[in-house]
Amino acid sequence: MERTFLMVKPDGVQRGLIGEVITRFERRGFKMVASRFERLPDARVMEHYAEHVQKPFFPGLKAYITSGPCFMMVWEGKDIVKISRDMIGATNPAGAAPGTIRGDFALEIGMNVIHGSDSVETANREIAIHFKPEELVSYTRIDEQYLYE
Ligand code: IDP
Repeated sequence: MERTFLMVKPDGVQRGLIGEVITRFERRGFKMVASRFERLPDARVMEHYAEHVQKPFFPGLKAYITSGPCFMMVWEGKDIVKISRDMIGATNPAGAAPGTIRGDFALEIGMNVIHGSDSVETANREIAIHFKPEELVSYTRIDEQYLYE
């Protein structure tokens, strides 16, 4: 089953949106398989955002993402990478559709509430950056027989 890495960023945590985010993914039928609440160490920020380290917005991004705790999660389910990106909405909330997390809760491109992996390869890379294999919990959700045909 496909997995993705999701992270409620410091603005989402401070604004009390952890529960809202979890509820949306739970109701869609996805299954949380790991979570941790923590302030990200600098080294892990550099690794996670390696593709952005040279960009002009990176110092601001690093200051924002380390400004408070994040809620890190691994979720599992059919086509979760694509579906979760659709649920999260466009990077710039000005272009994020209403009904998406960013379209409902964010205004700025930097502080956009949540991170979600953008491909299966990225998901595998990000899960490995933030979680040890033994932190991922395997179990069956009781409603899976009505979610999957
Ligand atoms: P994504 O979060 O939708 O996958 P990415 O392009 O991977 O978007 O960017 C990672 C994060 O970096 C964004 O979510 C946002 O917080 C920040 N970011 C991206 N582009 C900009 C920018 O132009 N200015 C400020 N922050 C940005």
